[in-house]
Parts: sequence; structure tokens; C-alpha cells
Amino acid sequence: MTIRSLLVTGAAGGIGRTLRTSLKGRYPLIRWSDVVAMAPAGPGEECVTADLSDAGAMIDLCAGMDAILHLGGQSTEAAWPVVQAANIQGLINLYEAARLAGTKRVLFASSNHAVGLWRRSNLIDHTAPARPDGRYGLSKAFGEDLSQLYAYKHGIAGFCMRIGSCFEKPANQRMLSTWLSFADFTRLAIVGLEADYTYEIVYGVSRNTRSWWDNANAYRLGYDPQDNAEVFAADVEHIIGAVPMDEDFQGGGFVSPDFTGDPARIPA
Ligand code: NAI
Ligand code: 15L
Repeated sequence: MTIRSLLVTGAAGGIGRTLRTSLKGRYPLIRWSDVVAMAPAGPGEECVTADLSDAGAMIDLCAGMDAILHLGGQSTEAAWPVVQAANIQGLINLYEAARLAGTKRVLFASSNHAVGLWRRSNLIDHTAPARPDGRYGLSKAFGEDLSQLYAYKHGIAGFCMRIGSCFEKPANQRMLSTWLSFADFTRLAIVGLEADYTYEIVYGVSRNTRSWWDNANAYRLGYDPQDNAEVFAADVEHIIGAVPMDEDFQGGGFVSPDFTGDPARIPA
């Protein structure tokens, strides 16, 4: 798809800030948005401060946008009202605004926490049903379904990236499996922005030797990750969480807080 105008939400966040550099000049207009202040706009850029929970502001924000890369929102576990405002109502506001604007595709930053209660012993792929490990993970599972609704019912192509751990480098043993380098995130986002598809789920993960995710669906669409967390193994292999249960499940430290169930009853 030829993109003349791209909206990126969550522009002031960890991933958004790196994209300001890596996507610079790739599309004629990139509109960067966040609820907090951003670095000033350069050539071919606009910066718009807007809150996802404000439906009217989302309509103004999405106007004229060919494509949206949606990174904004609550990015870790939080109380229900916080998750609901940013990641449930906020997502509804964004997709509805995209529909009104005639936007052709929306890339959604989903998370491994949508499937965090799968065990690490399972190699799962894009067909694995959601198994959220908390309120935040559930909001990402909701986002994947919302994306599917707008893809099939309203013709807005949906690209849901179940991102692992997207940071400068892995911080612990778990991230030797889940790490996504910023450079590989850019590669994956460009596939999502430019490939031909209607609705896809992919994993946002580098080419890690220890990955728990079969990312054949992303490779099929053209994703070719260049980084592998294994080069950091000597530095972080010994860093393991204090709660044994967290080390059994893919969601890691998101699993045990608030947990009152019976791990043995979670299917293999
Ligand atoms: P981040 O927390 O650094 O950035 C999120 C941005 O969203 C922040 O700048 C924040 O101000 C903005 N935001 C929060 N509430 C908002 C609202 N109501 N209206 C408008 N903007 C709002 O997160 P990061 O690491 O950059 O992640 C980006 C996206 O990717 C998030 O959606 C996150 O859930 C998802 N993700 C990130 C992973 C990672 O390892 N970095 C892993 C899995 C998913
Ligand atoms: C996420 O979904 C979070 O946004 C990020 O901050 C990390 O906690 C990541 O998952 C992870 O699982 O490492």
C-alpha cells in the first residue's frame, strides 16, 4: 500500500521515540501523537497532543490519515479504570475515528500478555487463542478482536503485533526469549504498513534462538528480523524472577500478582 499520511500514537513512549528516527522521511506526512508533550515537529511531521479517551479529539486526530500505527495507551498492568479508559474506550474511540476518516489500515501494538498464561513449554503461533495474564493482557486481547471486527466488517486492514519485550537490550533470562530490538520493531512495522493483507496476528520478536513463538506468519508477510537476544546471554542469563510460577508462564512477572487460581487447572 502507498502511504501518504501516517498517524503514530504513543509517540512520546519508549518505542515511539525510536520510531521518530527510524521512520523519518519514509512517508510524506507522519503525524505523531501522545497525551504528553513530544519533541517538536520537523519537516514532514506534525505533533498533536491528544487523549485517547476523548472521542472528539480522536476524530480530529485521525482525519486525513491513510494509516495508523497505534502504540499509545497503558503499557503495563494497572487498575481497571486506567486500563478501561486508555485501552478499551480509548481503542474504541481510535478505531471509530479511523472508520470515519476512511483510514485504510491500523497496526495495533498488542502484547505477549494477551497470551501470557500459555506455558513456556508451548511453542505457540499466531493461531493460539488469547489467554491473558491480567487486566492489561485482556485489553490487548480485546484490541485484537476489535481489530478483526474493523478489518472484516469495515475494511480497515488490521495488523496485530503481539510484542514481546521491546527495549534497547534484554534485561533478564526471560527476555532472551521475548526480546524485540528497536530495529526489528521498525522492520515489522514497515511490513505491517506496506504488505498486502486483511487481518493478521504476528509476534513482535527478534530472531531469538530461545523464542517461544513460531513467527512463520510474520515471515510469510515479509518480516526478516536481523537481531538475536542470544548475544546478550552471558550478561542476563542468571537474572530470574523470584516467583517460581512466573518462570513457568510466558507472561513472567505479570502472572503472579493478584493470582488466586490453581496453576494446575490452566490447560497445557
Ligand atoms: P510506553 O508506556 O513507553 O508508551 C506508551 C505511550 O502512550 C506513552 O508515551 C503514554 O504517554 C501514551 N499514553 C498513555 N495513555 C494515553 C492516553 N490516554 N492517550 C494518549 N496517549 C496515552 O510504552 P512502549 O513501551 O513504548 O510500548 C508501546 C506500545 O506497545 C504500548 O501499547 C504497549 O502496550 C505495547 N507493548 C510494548 C512492549 C514493550 O516491550 N515495550 C511489549 C508489548 C506491548
Ligand atoms: C509489555 O506488554 C509491556 O508493555 C512491557 O513494558 C514489558 O513488560 C513487556 O510486555 C514484557 O513482557 O517484557
